[in-house]
Amino acid sequence: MLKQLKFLTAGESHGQGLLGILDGLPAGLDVSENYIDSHLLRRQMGHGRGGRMKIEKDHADIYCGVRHGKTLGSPVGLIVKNKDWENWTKKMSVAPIEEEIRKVTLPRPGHADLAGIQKYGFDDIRNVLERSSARETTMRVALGSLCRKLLEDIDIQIGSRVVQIHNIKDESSFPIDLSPNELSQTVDLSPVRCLGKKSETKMIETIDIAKKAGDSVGGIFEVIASGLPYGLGSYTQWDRKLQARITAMMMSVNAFKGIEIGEGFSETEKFGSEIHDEIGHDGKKFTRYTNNAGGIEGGMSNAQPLLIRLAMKPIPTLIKPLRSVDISSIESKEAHKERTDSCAVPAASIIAESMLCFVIADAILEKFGGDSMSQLKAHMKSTAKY
Ligand code: EPS
Repeated sequence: MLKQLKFLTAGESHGQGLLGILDGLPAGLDVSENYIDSHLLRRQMGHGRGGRMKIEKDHADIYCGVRHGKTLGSPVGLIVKNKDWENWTKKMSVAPIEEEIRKVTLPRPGHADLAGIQKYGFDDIRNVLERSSARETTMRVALGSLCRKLLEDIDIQIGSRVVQIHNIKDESSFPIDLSPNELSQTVDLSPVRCLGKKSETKMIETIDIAKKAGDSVGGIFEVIASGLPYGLGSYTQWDRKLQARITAMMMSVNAFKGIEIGEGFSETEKFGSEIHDEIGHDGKKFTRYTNNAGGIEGGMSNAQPLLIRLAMKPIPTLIKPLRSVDISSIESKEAHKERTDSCAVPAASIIAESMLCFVIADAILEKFGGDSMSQLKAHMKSTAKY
Protein backbone atom coordinates (compact mmCIF):
# COMPACT_ATOMS: atom_id res chain seq x y z
CA MET A 1 0.00 0.00 0.00
CA LEU A 2 3.03 2.29 -0.09
CA LYS A 3 3.20 4.42 -3.27
CA GLN A 4 6.61 6.12 -3.18
CA LEU A 5 8.55 4.19 -0.56
CA LYS A 6 9.49 0.52 -0.71
CA PHE A 7 10.91 -1.48 2.14
CA LEU A 8 11.96 -5.05 2.75
CA THR A 9 13.15 -6.80 5.88
CA ALA A 10 15.01 -10.11 6.13
CA GLY A 11 16.41 -12.18 8.96
CA GLU A 12 15.60 -14.92 11.44
CA SER A 13 15.09 -14.34 15.17
CA HIS A 14 18.17 -16.37 16.16
CA GLY A 15 20.12 -16.00 12.93
CA GLN A 16 23.05 -13.66 12.48
CA GLY A 17 20.91 -10.57 12.31
CA LEU A 18 18.29 -8.54 10.51
CA LEU A 19 18.64 -6.75 7.19
CA GLY A 20 16.48 -3.93 5.90
CA ILE A 21 16.29 -1.79 2.79
CA LEU A 22 14.25 1.39 2.43
CA ASP A 23 14.04 2.85 -1.06
CA GLY A 24 12.47 6.16 -2.07
CA LEU A 25 13.73 8.57 0.59
CA PRO A 26 14.73 11.95 -0.83
CA ALA A 27 18.39 13.00 -0.81
CA GLY A 28 19.70 15.32 1.89
CA LEU A 29 17.85 13.92 4.91
CA ASP A 30 20.04 14.06 8.02
CA VAL A 31 20.13 10.61 9.60
CA SER A 32 22.32 8.93 12.18
CA GLU A 33 22.73 5.54 13.82
CA ASN A 34 22.18 7.20 17.21
CA TYR A 35 18.79 8.49 16.11
CA ILE A 36 17.71 5.04 14.88
CA ASP A 37 19.06 3.39 18.04
CA SER A 38 17.08 5.74 20.28
CA HIS A 39 13.87 4.32 18.77
CA LEU A 40 15.17 0.74 18.82
CA LEU A 41 15.70 1.19 22.56
CA ARG A 42 12.09 2.34 23.00
CA ARG A 43 10.93 -0.90 21.33
CA GLN A 44 13.00 -3.01 23.72
CA MET A 45 11.45 -1.56 26.86
CA GLY A 46 8.28 -2.30 28.79
CA HIS A 47 7.24 -4.31 31.81
CA GLY A 48 6.64 -7.93 30.89
CA ARG A 49 9.40 -8.32 28.31
CA GLY A 50 11.25 -11.65 28.46
CA GLY A 51 14.88 -12.73 28.69
CA ARG A 52 15.79 -11.90 25.09
CA MET A 53 15.65 -8.17 25.69
CA LYS A 54 18.29 -8.59 28.41
CA ILE A 55 20.61 -10.14 25.83
CA GLU A 56 20.07 -7.69 22.99
CA LYS A 57 21.03 -4.04 22.84
CA ASP A 58 19.74 -3.35 19.36
CA HIS A 59 21.99 -1.22 17.21
CA ALA A 60 21.51 -0.37 13.53
CA ASP A 61 24.55 -0.14 11.29
CA ILE A 62 23.84 2.12 8.35
CA TYR A 63 25.39 0.01 5.61
CA CYS A 64 24.65 2.12 2.53
CA GLY A 65 22.63 4.97 1.08
CA VAL A 66 24.05 7.63 3.42
CA ARG A 67 27.16 9.79 3.02
CA HIS A 68 28.49 12.27 5.57
CA GLY A 69 25.28 11.95 7.59
CA LYS A 70 22.86 12.65 4.72
CA THR A 71 20.78 10.33 2.54
CA LEU A 72 21.88 10.12 -1.09
CA GLY A 73 18.47 9.40 -2.62
CA SER A 74 19.64 5.83 -3.17
CA PRO A 75 18.27 2.87 -1.17
CA VAL A 76 19.28 2.94 2.49
CA GLY A 77 20.47 -0.43 3.82
CA LEU A 78 20.55 -1.26 7.54
CA ILE A 79 21.92 -4.20 9.52
CA VAL A 80 20.96 -5.08 13.09
CA LYS A 81 23.06 -7.94 14.44
CA ASN A 82 21.54 -10.48 16.84
CA LYS A 83 23.71 -10.70 19.94
CA ASP A 84 21.98 -14.00 20.74
CA TRP A 85 23.38 -15.50 17.51
CA GLU A 86 26.50 -16.70 19.33
CA ASN A 87 24.23 -19.12 21.28
CA TRP A 88 22.59 -20.42 18.11
CA THR A 89 25.44 -20.93 15.64
CA LYS A 90 24.73 -24.66 15.34
CA LYS A 91 20.95 -24.67 15.57
CA MET A 92 20.75 -21.85 13.02
CA SER A 93 23.80 -22.66 10.92
CA VAL A 94 23.47 -21.56 7.30
CA ALA A 95 25.59 -24.52 6.12
CA PRO A 96 24.43 -28.12 6.69
CA ILE A 97 25.80 -29.63 9.91
CA GLU A 98 26.56 -33.22 11.00
CA GLU A 99 25.12 -32.93 14.49
CA GLU A 100 21.47 -33.85 14.92
CA ILE A 101 19.38 -30.87 16.04
CA ARG A 102 16.21 -31.58 18.02
CA LYS A 103 13.21 -30.54 15.96
CA VAL A 104 10.36 -28.43 17.29
CA THR A 105 7.23 -30.53 16.67
CA LEU A 106 4.58 -29.10 19.00
CA PRO A 107 2.72 -26.20 17.33
CA ARG A 108 1.63 -23.31 19.57
CA PRO A 109 -2.03 -22.31 19.25
CA GLY A 110 -2.19 -18.70 18.05
CA HIS A 111 1.27 -18.71 16.44
CA ALA A 112 2.20 -19.24 12.78
CA ASP A 113 3.51 -22.76 13.61
CA LEU A 114 0.81 -25.13 12.33
CA ALA A 115 -0.29 -23.24 9.21
CA GLY A 116 3.39 -22.51 8.47
CA ILE A 117 4.55 -26.13 8.39
CA GLN A 118 1.49 -27.15 6.39
CA LYS A 119 2.19 -24.38 3.89
CA TYR A 120 5.92 -25.00 3.37
CA GLY A 121 5.99 -28.77 4.03
CA PHE A 122 8.45 -28.50 6.96
CA ASP A 123 8.89 -31.13 9.68
CA ASP A 124 10.57 -28.67 12.06
CA ILE A 125 8.54 -25.75 13.39
CA ARG A 126 11.76 -23.81 14.00
CA ASN A 127 11.85 -23.14 10.24
CA VAL A 128 8.58 -21.21 10.70
CA LEU A 129 8.98 -19.61 14.10
CA GLU A 130 12.34 -18.05 13.37
CA ARG A 131 10.88 -15.72 10.77
CA SER A 132 7.38 -15.35 12.21
CA SER A 133 8.88 -14.13 15.51
CA ALA A 134 8.24 -10.54 16.49
CA ARG A 135 12.00 -10.07 16.45
CA GLU A 136 11.47 -8.96 12.82
CA THR A 137 9.79 -5.78 14.06
CA THR A 138 13.21 -4.52 15.17
CA MET A 139 14.01 -3.77 11.55
CA ARG A 140 10.62 -2.19 10.92
CA VAL A 141 11.32 0.24 13.76
CA ALA A 142 14.84 0.89 12.42
CA LEU A 143 13.62 1.65 8.88
CA GLY A 144 10.52 3.44 10.18
CA SER A 145 12.71 5.79 12.18
CA LEU A 146 14.23 7.06 8.91
CA CYS A 147 10.69 8.01 7.85
CA ARG A 148 10.11 9.51 11.30
CA LYS A 149 13.19 11.71 10.79
CA LEU A 150 11.80 12.96 7.49
CA LEU A 151 8.49 13.77 9.19
CA GLU A 152 10.19 15.52 12.11
CA ASP A 153 12.01 17.77 9.64
CA ILE A 154 8.65 18.95 8.27
CA ASP A 155 7.07 19.35 11.74
CA ILE A 156 4.99 16.20 11.76
CA GLN A 157 5.13 14.33 15.07
CA ILE A 158 4.04 10.79 15.87
CA GLY A 159 3.58 9.46 19.40
CA SER A 160 1.61 6.86 21.30
CA ARG A 161 0.41 5.64 24.67
CA VAL A 162 -0.98 2.41 26.14
CA VAL A 163 -4.61 2.66 27.34
CA GLN A 164 -5.38 -0.93 28.31
CA ILE A 165 -3.52 -4.05 29.40
CA HIS A 166 -5.70 -7.11 29.82
CA ASN A 167 -8.78 -5.78 31.67
CA ILE A 168 -7.10 -2.73 33.24
CA LYS A 169 -8.11 0.47 31.43
CA ASP A 170 -6.75 3.99 31.53
CA GLU A 171 -10.06 5.77 30.82
CA SER A 172 -8.59 9.25 30.21
CA SER A 173 -9.47 10.71 26.81
CA PHE A 174 -6.98 11.41 24.01
CA PRO A 175 -4.47 13.86 25.56
CA ILE A 176 -4.94 16.65 23.03
CA ASP A 177 -3.11 19.18 25.22
CA LEU A 178 0.18 17.27 24.72
CA SER A 179 2.03 17.15 21.41
CA PRO A 180 2.78 13.57 20.26
CA ASN A 181 6.46 14.10 21.18
CA GLU A 182 5.54 15.36 24.65
CA LEU A 183 3.17 12.43 25.06
CA SER A 184 5.86 9.91 24.10
CA GLN A 185 8.47 11.61 26.29
CA THR A 186 6.07 11.33 29.25
CA VAL A 187 4.92 7.75 28.74
CA ASP A 188 8.38 6.48 27.76
CA LEU A 189 9.17 6.94 31.48
CA SER A 190 6.33 4.56 32.44
CA PRO A 191 7.10 0.80 32.40
CA VAL A 192 3.76 0.26 30.62
CA ARG A 193 3.74 3.52 28.58
CA CYS A 194 0.55 4.63 30.34
CA LEU A 195 -0.36 8.18 31.45
CA GLY A 196 -2.53 7.33 34.47
CA LYS A 197 -0.44 6.40 37.51
CA LYS A 198 -3.23 4.33 39.14
CA SER A 199 -3.81 2.35 35.96
CA GLU A 200 -0.04 1.93 35.57
CA THR A 201 0.24 0.22 38.96
CA LYS A 202 -2.68 -2.08 38.22
CA MET A 203 -1.35 -2.90 34.74
CA ILE A 204 2.02 -3.89 36.22
CA GLU A 205 0.28 -6.10 38.81
CA THR A 206 -1.78 -7.74 36.09
CA ILE A 207 1.31 -8.49 34.00
CA ASP A 208 3.04 -9.96 37.06
CA ILE A 209 0.05 -12.19 37.82
CA ALA A 210 0.00 -13.43 34.23
CA LYS A 211 3.75 -14.05 34.27
CA LYS A 212 3.56 -16.01 37.52
CA ALA A 213 0.82 -18.15 36.00
CA GLY A 214 2.92 -18.81 32.85
CA ASP A 215 0.39 -16.80 30.89
CA SER A 216 0.40 -13.70 28.66
CA VAL A 217 -1.73 -10.57 28.27
CA GLY A 218 -2.59 -8.23 25.39
CA GLY A 219 -3.94 -4.72 25.33
CA ILE A 220 -4.89 -1.55 23.51
CA PHE A 221 -2.82 1.52 22.62
CA GLU A 222 -3.32 4.79 20.80
CA VAL A 223 -1.12 6.29 18.12
CA ILE A 224 -1.34 10.01 17.46
CA ALA A 225 0.10 12.15 14.65
CA SER A 226 0.04 15.95 14.49
CA GLY A 227 1.04 18.54 11.90
CA LEU A 228 -0.53 16.84 8.89
CA PRO A 229 -1.69 19.08 6.05
CA TYR A 230 -5.02 18.67 4.25
CA GLY A 231 -5.29 16.02 1.59
CA LEU A 232 -2.91 13.14 2.31
CA GLY A 233 -4.55 10.15 0.62
CA SER A 234 -7.56 10.62 -1.65
CA TYR A 235 -11.28 9.85 -1.98
CA THR A 236 -10.83 9.04 -5.70
CA GLN A 237 -9.80 5.37 -5.54
CA TRP A 238 -9.99 2.55 -2.91
CA ASP A 239 -6.26 2.06 -2.57
CA ARG A 240 -5.56 5.79 -2.24
CA LYS A 241 -7.69 6.22 0.90
CA LEU A 242 -5.48 7.11 3.83
CA GLN A 243 -7.29 4.92 6.36
CA ALA A 244 -6.95 1.89 4.03
CA ARG A 245 -3.21 2.50 3.73
CA ILE A 246 -2.79 2.90 7.48
CA THR A 247 -4.87 -0.19 8.21
CA ALA A 248 -2.97 -2.39 5.74
CA MET A 249 0.36 -1.42 7.29
CA MET A 250 -0.84 -1.80 10.88
CA MET A 251 -2.47 -5.17 10.27
CA SER A 252 0.81 -6.47 8.88
CA VAL A 253 2.23 -6.47 12.41
CA ASN A 254 2.24 -9.73 14.38
CA ALA A 255 -0.49 -9.91 17.02
CA PHE A 256 -2.40 -6.78 15.94
CA LYS A 257 -6.05 -7.77 15.79
CA GLY A 258 -8.10 -4.62 15.56
CA ILE A 259 -7.96 -0.97 14.57
CA GLU A 260 -10.16 2.05 15.19
CA ILE A 261 -9.75 5.46 13.56
CA GLY A 262 -11.01 8.28 15.77
CA GLU A 263 -14.00 7.23 17.86
CA GLY A 264 -14.28 4.06 15.75
CA PHE A 265 -16.65 1.45 17.22
CA SER A 266 -18.15 3.79 19.82
CA GLU A 267 -19.55 5.98 17.00
CA THR A 268 -22.05 3.24 16.24
CA GLU A 269 -23.97 3.94 19.48
CA LYS A 270 -24.40 7.62 18.68
CA PHE A 271 -26.49 9.79 16.34
CA GLY A 272 -24.84 11.43 13.36
CA SER A 273 -25.47 14.80 14.96
CA GLU A 274 -23.44 13.74 18.01
CA ILE A 275 -20.44 12.40 16.19
CA HIS A 276 -19.62 14.51 13.12
CA ASP A 277 -17.13 17.27 13.78
CA GLU A 278 -18.71 20.69 13.26
CA ILE A 279 -16.78 23.18 11.14
CA GLY A 280 -15.79 26.69 12.23
CA HIS A 281 -13.43 29.41 10.98
CA ASP A 282 -11.10 31.52 13.11
CA GLY A 283 -10.58 34.24 10.50
CA LYS A 284 -7.48 32.55 9.08
CA LYS A 285 -8.33 28.91 8.73
CA PHE A 286 -11.08 26.34 9.15
CA THR A 287 -11.38 24.88 12.63
CA ARG A 288 -13.19 21.93 14.17
CA TYR A 289 -15.06 21.86 17.45
CA THR A 290 -14.29 18.15 17.95
CA ASN A 291 -12.13 15.47 16.31
CA ASN A 292 -14.26 12.33 16.53
CA ALA A 293 -13.26 11.43 12.95
CA GLY A 294 -9.65 11.10 14.12
CA GLY A 295 -8.17 13.33 11.43
CA ILE A 296 -9.48 11.50 8.35
CA GLU A 297 -12.58 12.35 6.32
CA GLY A 298 -13.34 10.83 2.93
CA GLY A 299 -10.04 8.96 2.84
CA MET A 300 -7.97 12.14 3.31
CA SER A 301 -6.24 13.88 6.16
CA ASN A 302 -8.29 16.89 7.26
CA ALA A 303 -5.48 18.75 9.06
CA GLN A 304 -6.71 17.54 12.46
CA PRO A 305 -4.55 15.21 14.59
CA LEU A 306 -4.66 11.60 13.45
CA LEU A 307 -6.03 9.36 16.21
CA ILE A 308 -5.69 5.60 15.89
CA ARG A 309 -6.42 2.86 18.42
CA LEU A 310 -5.04 -0.67 18.04
CA ALA A 311 -5.68 -3.97 19.77
CA MET A 312 -2.91 -6.50 20.38
CA LYS A 313 -3.69 -10.10 21.30
CA PRO A 314 -1.80 -11.87 24.12
CA ILE A 315 1.45 -13.43 22.89
CA PRO A 316 0.87 -17.08 21.95
CA THR A 317 4.08 -18.58 23.39
CA LEU A 318 2.96 -19.69 26.85
CA ILE A 319 5.05 -21.06 29.71
CA LYS A 320 1.87 -22.88 30.81
CA PRO A 321 1.15 -24.28 27.35
CA LEU A 322 -2.20 -25.08 25.75
CA ARG A 323 -3.14 -28.43 24.24
CA SER A 324 -1.57 -29.30 20.92
CA VAL A 325 -0.68 -32.30 18.76
CA ASP A 326 2.85 -33.50 17.95
CA ILE A 327 3.27 -33.12 14.18
CA SER A 328 5.54 -36.18 13.94
CA SER A 329 3.69 -38.70 16.14
CA ILE A 330 0.17 -37.16 16.03
CA GLU A 331 -0.03 -37.63 19.82
CA SER A 332 -1.89 -35.08 21.95
CA LYS A 333 0.66 -33.12 23.96
CA GLU A 334 1.23 -29.67 25.35
CA ALA A 335 2.40 -26.99 22.91
CA HIS A 336 6.05 -26.02 22.53
CA LYS A 337 7.28 -23.54 25.12
CA GLU A 338 10.34 -21.39 25.09
CA ARG A 339 11.55 -18.09 26.49
CA THR A 340 8.83 -15.50 25.87
CA ASP A 341 7.32 -12.17 26.88
CA SER A 342 4.30 -12.09 29.20
CA CYS A 343 3.37 -8.68 27.78
CA ALA A 344 4.72 -6.79 24.78
CA VAL A 345 1.99 -4.14 24.47
CA PRO A 346 4.32 -1.18 25.29
CA ALA A 347 6.79 -2.38 22.62
CA ALA A 348 3.92 -2.89 20.17
CA SER A 349 2.94 0.77 20.52
CA ILE A 350 6.41 1.79 19.28
CA ILE A 351 6.11 -0.62 16.35
CA ALA A 352 2.73 0.92 15.48
CA GLU A 353 4.24 4.42 15.59
CA SER A 354 6.88 3.20 13.13
CA MET A 355 4.31 1.73 10.76
CA LEU A 356 2.46 5.03 10.79
CA CYS A 357 5.74 6.82 10.01
CA PHE A 358 6.04 4.78 6.77
CA VAL A 359 2.47 5.60 5.68
CA ILE A 360 2.58 9.31 6.46
CA ALA A 361 6.05 9.82 4.95
CA ASP A 362 4.86 7.95 1.85
CA ALA A 363 1.68 10.03 1.54
CA ILE A 364 3.70 13.24 1.98
CA LEU A 365 6.10 12.20 -0.79
CA GLU A 366 3.17 11.22 -3.01
CA LYS A 367 1.43 14.57 -2.57
CA PHE A 368 4.40 16.95 -2.54
CA GLY A 369 7.21 15.02 -4.25
CA GLY A 370 10.79 16.20 -4.56
CA ASP A 371 14.08 14.39 -5.05
CA SER A 372 15.74 16.17 -2.16
CA MET A 373 14.61 17.39 1.24
CA SER A 374 14.99 21.00 0.14
CA GLN A 375 12.72 20.38 -2.87
CA LEU A 376 10.17 18.62 -0.69
CA LYS A 377 10.19 21.49 1.81
CA ALA A 378 9.85 24.07 -0.98
CA HIS A 379 6.91 22.17 -2.51
CA MET A 380 5.23 21.97 0.87
CA LYS A 381 5.81 25.63 1.57
CA SER A 382 4.16 26.66 -1.67
CA THR A 383 1.22 24.23 -1.73
CA ALA A 384 0.50 22.60 1.64
CA LYS A 385 -2.71 23.67 3.37
CA TYR A 386 -3.19 23.32 7.13
C1 EPS B 1 11.29 -10.57 20.31
C2 EPS B 1 12.25 -11.52 20.35
C3 EPS B 1 11.89 -12.88 20.76
C4 EPS B 1 10.74 -12.85 21.76
C5 EPS B 1 9.53 -12.12 21.23
C6 EPS B 1 9.87 -10.80 20.61
O1 EPS B 1 13.06 -13.41 21.31
P1 EPS B 1 13.25 -14.96 21.74
O2 EPS B 1 12.33 -15.78 20.89
O3 EPS B 1 14.70 -15.23 21.51
O4 EPS B 1 12.91 -15.01 23.20
O5 EPS B 1 11.15 -12.19 22.95
O6 EPS B 1 8.85 -12.85 20.26
C7 EPS B 1 7.84 -13.69 20.62
C8 EPS B 1 7.49 -13.96 21.85
C9 EPS B 1 7.11 -14.29 19.51
O7 EPS B 1 6.24 -15.14 19.80
O8 EPS B 1 7.34 -13.93 18.38
C10 EPS B 1 11.65 -9.17 19.94
O9 EPS B 1 12.81 -8.87 19.57
O10 EPS B 1 10.74 -8.31 20.02
